[in-house]
Amino acid sequence: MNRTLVICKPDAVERGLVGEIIGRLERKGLSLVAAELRTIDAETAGRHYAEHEGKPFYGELVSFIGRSPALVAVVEGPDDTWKIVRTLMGPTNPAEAPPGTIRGDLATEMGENLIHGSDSADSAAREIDIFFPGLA
Ligand code: DAT
Ligand code: MG
Repeated sequence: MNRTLVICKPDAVERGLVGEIIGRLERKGLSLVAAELRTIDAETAGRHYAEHEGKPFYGELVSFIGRSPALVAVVEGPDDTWKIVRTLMGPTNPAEAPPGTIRGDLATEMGENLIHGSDSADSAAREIDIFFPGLA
């Protein structure tokens, strides 16, 4: 089995879309291995988003991800689970995300795009280790 990290971001929790988002992943055939509502502190956000440090949107991103509780989860599937989740999510910019994707159906703004999913097998292992050590 193969695992990846999913975060239903603060906007998803605030808008009551966690069930919708996790439901889509479950209907696809993925399973929850762990899930916890957490307010992500700046240090954890900095580790999680280390690749974006120095970019113009970094400060806003770290403050957004910690502004209220997020649902942090590990999901599992048979193979390349990170890729399956990314396909269901749609592209980063909801304006470019096609209908049928989570971002395409439910979001309008880049800064409020509802869901994080690891972008490679290596990222999945690294990110799971940040939030759920030992579960990767
Ligand atoms: P993704 O979340 O699709 O993996 P990413 O890793 O490139 O996208 O960026 C992380 C988050 O940062 C993204 O979900 C929204 C925000 N972001 C990315 N690029 C941005 C930009 N050009 N302007 C504002 N926010 C941006
Ligand atoms: Mg990313």
